[in-house]
Amino acid sequence: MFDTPKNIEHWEHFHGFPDGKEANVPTMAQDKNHDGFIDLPETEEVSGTTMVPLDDAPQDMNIPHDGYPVADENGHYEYEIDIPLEKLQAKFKDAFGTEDLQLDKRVVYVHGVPKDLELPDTVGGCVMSYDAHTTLPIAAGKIEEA
Ligand SMILES: [Cu+2]
Repeated sequence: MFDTPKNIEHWEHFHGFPDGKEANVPTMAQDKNHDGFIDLPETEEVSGTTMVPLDDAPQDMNIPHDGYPVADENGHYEYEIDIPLEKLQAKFKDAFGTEDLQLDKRVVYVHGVPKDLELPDTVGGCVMSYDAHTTLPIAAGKIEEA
């Protein structure tokens, strides 16, 4: 990733619909409250729910924690990981009732803006001890087979 907010951790996951409906990237149409931000709750209509983290152990499906990539002072980071597929599928089945990840129907999100960025009170997306600065989406893209 290039040009992300620098020196902070960036949560990233694939999001989707447990029922297999196709997830899509959000547009400004998702800014339902017209505050200029598309926050996490506003993404759910088109992108579904947070499913699998792209962190230090995706197969654990532990979403709210500090195990995600951190951008350097230029806002750059690289992320690559080998995932034990059977472990992930078992965990995915516990959460969503199927082992089928349906990657062709998922959208990858990257999150995270600097703590000192002033956000209107209308921006939601707190997850446990993490506030909207951690969960605010900064990029999204559909997964395509390579
Ligand atoms: Cu996410």
